[in-house]
Amino acid sequence: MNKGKLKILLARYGLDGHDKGVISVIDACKNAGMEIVYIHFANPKEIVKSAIEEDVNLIGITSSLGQHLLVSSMLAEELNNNKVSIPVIMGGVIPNVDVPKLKERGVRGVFGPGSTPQEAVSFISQIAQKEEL
Ligand code: B12
Repeated sequence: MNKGKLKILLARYGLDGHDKGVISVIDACKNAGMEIVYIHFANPKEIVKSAIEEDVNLIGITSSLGQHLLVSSMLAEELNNNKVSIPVIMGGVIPNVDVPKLKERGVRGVFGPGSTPQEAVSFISQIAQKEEL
């Protein structure tokens, strides 16, 4: 992993066209001095491939079409297959009842409707500090 400026991959899965939330997170991360790689219409294989190639510190997925459980399982499997442990966070329209299930799949933080982009930035900064990313 690269020390110094935090590099974050933000991805929109499949045909999910909801991008207002993730764009607000991109702006907040950039304002906090982070470097952003943004991909969309991506599947978990492509997301992990890009994350490795770009040597990012963290992956953030936006999901508002009810595919969050599927995406998180596939992503965990793909990270495992590639023997990498990049922290994953998620946001979008995610019901609270699914948050524990996402955590079981290794998702570190979940930021649904009502959360602020600043909360996501603080969480990323905390993980980076704790784990010396
Ligand atoms: C606007 C909207 C649209 C717009 C999207 C425009 C755009 N460019 O984004 C349009 C009209 C295109 C649209 C289309 C559709 N939509 Co729509 N849409 C919405 C709506 C009303 C608001 C979403 C939004 O922009 N919120 C504002 C942003 C700022 O909030 P947010 O996305 O939640 O993001 C915040 C957090 O979640 C977080 N966050 C988001 N992503 C990420 C990522 C990371 C890494 C982090 C850390 C945080 C984070 O950050 C933001 C902080 O403020 C929601 C209902 C709702 N109340 O949420 C339905 C909703 C998401 N849509 C829905 C549906 C069904 C559709 C359609 C399938 C409808 C249809 N039959 O055509 C299509 C799908 C099109 C497609 N290919 O995706 C459903 C999804 C149901 C589900 N989850 O099971 C919802 C929930 C409406 C509903 N109640 O049924 N939609």
